[in-house]
Amino acid sequence: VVDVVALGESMVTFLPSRPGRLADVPSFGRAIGGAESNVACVLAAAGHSTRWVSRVGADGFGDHLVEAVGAYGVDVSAVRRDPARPTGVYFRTAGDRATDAHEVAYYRAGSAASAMTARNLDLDAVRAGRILHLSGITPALSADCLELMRELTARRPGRPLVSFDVNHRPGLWRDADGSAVLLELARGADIVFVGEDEAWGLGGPDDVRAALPEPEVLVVKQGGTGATVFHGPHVTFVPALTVDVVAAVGAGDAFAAGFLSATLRGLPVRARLRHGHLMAAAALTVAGDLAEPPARHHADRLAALDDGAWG
Ligand code: KDG
Repeated sequence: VVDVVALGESMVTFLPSRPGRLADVPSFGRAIGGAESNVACVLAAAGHSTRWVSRVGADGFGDHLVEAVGAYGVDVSAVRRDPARPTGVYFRTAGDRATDAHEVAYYRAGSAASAMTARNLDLDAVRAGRILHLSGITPALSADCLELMRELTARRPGRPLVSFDVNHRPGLWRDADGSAVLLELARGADIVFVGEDEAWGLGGPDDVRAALPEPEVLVVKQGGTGATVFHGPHVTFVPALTVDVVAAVGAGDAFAAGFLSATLRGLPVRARLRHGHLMAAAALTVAGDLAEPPARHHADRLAALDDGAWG
C-alpha cells in the first residue's frame, strides 16, 4: 500500500529573474508547481511512498513535470497524457517580502488536468493509498473536476483517509466565489487544512471549527503565528518558527506534508504540528515551491526540542 496518493493539477512554473511587476520582468527560470504534487514530493523526501495522479499534455512541459516529480521518488505511473490538451503553466513575480503580495498569471484554462474525470483516471490507483490528499484548487478547474472531487470526498466504507487542503484561489473561481463548494468538500474529508485568512471571513479557529464539525482532524493555519488543531474534543496550538521569508509559495503544501508524515508515523498531535512547521520553514526560505526538507532524523530532533526553543 502506498502511504499517500495526491491528485491534482501540476504546472510548469516560471519564476522571475528579478523583483518587480510582471510587466517588467525580462526573463524567467523554470520550476515545477502544483499544490498536491508538492505535498507528494515533500512526503517522498521525508521517506514515504507516494504517488501523484493527474493528467498532463503530450508535450515537453508534460514530460518535464512527470520527470521532475518522479525524480523526487514519487510514483508517476498513473499520470495520464492527453494528446488533445496542453500542460498548464504559470508565471509569478517575486512580490513584496513583507506582505507577499505578488502577481500570478495562469495559463491553464482548458489544460489536460482540467479535463480530469472519474472515467479518464485510474481510480484504483487513486484510492490505493493510506491517505488520499486533495485540494480546493481542483474543483475550481472545471465542472468535470468538481464532479470528480465530489466522488472522491463521498463518505463510503473502505475509502482511504481523505486529506483536503482548502487552498482557496479566488483567481480560479471566475464568477463564483467557491466558498460553498469548498465547505461542502471539506465536510467530506477526514483531515482538513485551512488558512485562517481563507476561512470564509470567519473570525478565528473556533469559528472555523464551528463551521466544520465533521472532519476528525481540522488544522487551522495562522500564518507566522502558528497553527491550531482540533482533533475530536481536543484543541492544540503550536507556534510557527520565525524565519526570514523569501516566498510563502509552497509553504502550506510543505506544512501539510510534514503534518501527514507525522500522522502516518502515529506521532502525537503536537509533534504533527511541529513537523508541519519545520517543513514549512524550509519552503519559506526558498523562492520556488520546493525546498530540500530536513531529513527525518534531523526533523525528529528539532521537533523534540523543549517548548522554550519553540517560542
Ligand atoms: O501551493 C503552491 C501552489 O499554489 C502553486 O504551486 C500553484 O498549484 C498551484 C495553484 O494552482 O495555485
